[in-house]
Amino acid sequence: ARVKAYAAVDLGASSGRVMVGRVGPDSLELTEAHRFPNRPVRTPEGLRWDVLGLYAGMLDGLRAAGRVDSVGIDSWAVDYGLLDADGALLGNPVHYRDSRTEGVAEKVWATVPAEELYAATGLQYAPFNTLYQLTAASHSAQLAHAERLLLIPDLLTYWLTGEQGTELTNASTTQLVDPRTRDWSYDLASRLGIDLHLFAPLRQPGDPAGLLRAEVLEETGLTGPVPVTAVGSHDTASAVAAVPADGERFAYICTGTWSLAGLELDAPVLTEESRAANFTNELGLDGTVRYLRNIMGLWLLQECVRAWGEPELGALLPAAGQVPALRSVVDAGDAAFLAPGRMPERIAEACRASGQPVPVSPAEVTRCILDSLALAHRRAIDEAQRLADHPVDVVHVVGGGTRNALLCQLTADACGLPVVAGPAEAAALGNVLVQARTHGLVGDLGDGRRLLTRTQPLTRYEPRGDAARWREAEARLTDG
Ligand code: ADP
Ligand code: LRH
Repeated sequence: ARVKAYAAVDLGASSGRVMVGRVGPDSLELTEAHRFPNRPVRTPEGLRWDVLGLYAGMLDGLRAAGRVDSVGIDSWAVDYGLLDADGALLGNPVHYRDSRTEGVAEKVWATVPAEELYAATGLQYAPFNTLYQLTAASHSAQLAHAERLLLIPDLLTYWLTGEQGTELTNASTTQLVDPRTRDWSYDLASRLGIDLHLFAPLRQPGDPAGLLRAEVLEETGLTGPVPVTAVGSHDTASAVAAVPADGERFAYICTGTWSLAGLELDAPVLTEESRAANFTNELGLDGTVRYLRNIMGLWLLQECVRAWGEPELGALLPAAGQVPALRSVVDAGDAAFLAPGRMPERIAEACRASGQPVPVSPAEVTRCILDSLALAHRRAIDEAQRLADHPVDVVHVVGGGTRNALLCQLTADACGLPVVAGPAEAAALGNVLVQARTHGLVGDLGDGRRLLTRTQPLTRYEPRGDAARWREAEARLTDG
C-alpha cells in the first residue's frame, strides 16, 4: 500500500511549524518542513498576533513540504479574527494575554453567576475565554462591523480554501458550548447577548474543509487538488489524541508554553467542587472530554529567558540541575503570571511574599520554575483523579517540555508515578492521525495510539522516593 503524506500545520504560542507525517499501514514518520517564531506584537491598541506572519510561515512550510495528500491546521485556543461583510479581516487578532479582559468576568457573572456558567459549559475560569473577550469587545467598532468570527485555525483554513466553519474541539474553548450536547449553548448565548450567527456552522474533526485555492497552489508550488481536512483544531485536542497511552488509567501533561494536566474522560465533570478547583471540560475526539487544569507552564521560563537576553537552554538546564531541590516554589497555577514582562522579578516577589529564599541567579530561578511546575503537575493530577473518580497508573508527558529531562524527572518524582515522555510534537501527530483516519489509513483513537507507541521514541522516568518533601513544598503554598 502507498504511504500517504499529511501536512500538519501546528501553531503554538511560541512557535509555528509545518510538519509532514508519512503514514503507511504500520508506519508513521514525522519530519519538520518549516518552523518559525510566533511572537506577540505590542501595538498602540494592545497585544496582538502577527496573523499575516503566521499565514506566510504556513505557506512557506507547505512549499517546503512538497507533495501532500491533505493539510490540517491546529493552533492555540480561544482567539479569533473578525470578518466584515466582504469577508475581510477586521484588525489584528487580539492576543489572549492582552489586558482587555481584566475585570470583565465579574460583569458576565452579574448576568450569569459563575456557578451557572460552569454547570452550563464546564469551562474553567480563565480571563481569556472567548466569551469574556467578546464581552470586553462588546462596544468596539470592530465587533459592530463584524459579520463573522473565525477561531484562528478556522481563519487560516478559510484563507487556504475560501470555506468557513467552526471546528468543535476549539469551539469548546469559547465557553459557549454545552459539553453534554456538544452543541452551542443557545440559552447562555442569548442571556449574555452574544449572537451565535457570528460563528460559522460547527465542523467535526475529520470533516472536509475545502480544497487549496488556485492562488495558494500557485504560491506553494503544490499540484491540486489538495484537500484541507478539519482536525482537532485546538492544539491540546490534537496533542491528547497523540498521547501514546494504553487503556484508560493514564493522566497526561501537555507541556509547552502551557502545561495542561489532566485526564481523558467520556463525560464532563460539572460539580461545584470541580469548579472551585478550576478544572475545565474541553471537547476531544470521538466524544471524549479533556478534563484538565491550565498551569502557566514553560511560559515562566520563556519570559525569564527573554529577560536574561536569551541564554541557551542547553547550558541553563544543567546548571539548574545542580541547584538544591525545592528551596523555593511559587504557585504555577496563579493567573498573576499570565501577562508578559518582568518575570524574574515577579517570581522573586512571589518567593519573598511566601517567606521563602529568593532565587537570584538564572540557574536558581530556573530551578524554582521547574520545581514549581512539577509541584503544580502533582496537584493537578492528584485532584483530577479524585474529582473525576478516575485513578491512574502512569503520567504521559507530551509536547516541547519532553525535551527537558529535568522537568520530566521532577514530574515523576512529584507525582510519585512513572512518567512516559514523548512525543515532543504530539499536536502535529494528533493532527496527522485525524487526517490519516479520514482517508482510511488508521482506525479509532486507540489504533492511532498503538501506532504511536510502536513508531515514536518514548522515554520512561521512574519516580524517585521522598514524597514527603513534595508534600512539605505543597504545604508552603496552600497554608498561609
Ligand atoms: P508551544 O507549542 O506552546 O509553542 P512547544 O510545545 O513547542 O510550545 O514547547 C516549547 C518549549 O519547549 C520551550 O519553551 C522550551 O522550554 C521547551 N524546549 C524546546 N526545546 C528544548 C530543548 N532542546 N531543551 C529543553 N527544552 C526545550
Ligand atoms: C495551548 C492552549 C491551551 C489554552 C491556551 C490558550 O496552546 O491551546 O490549551 O488554554 O492555549
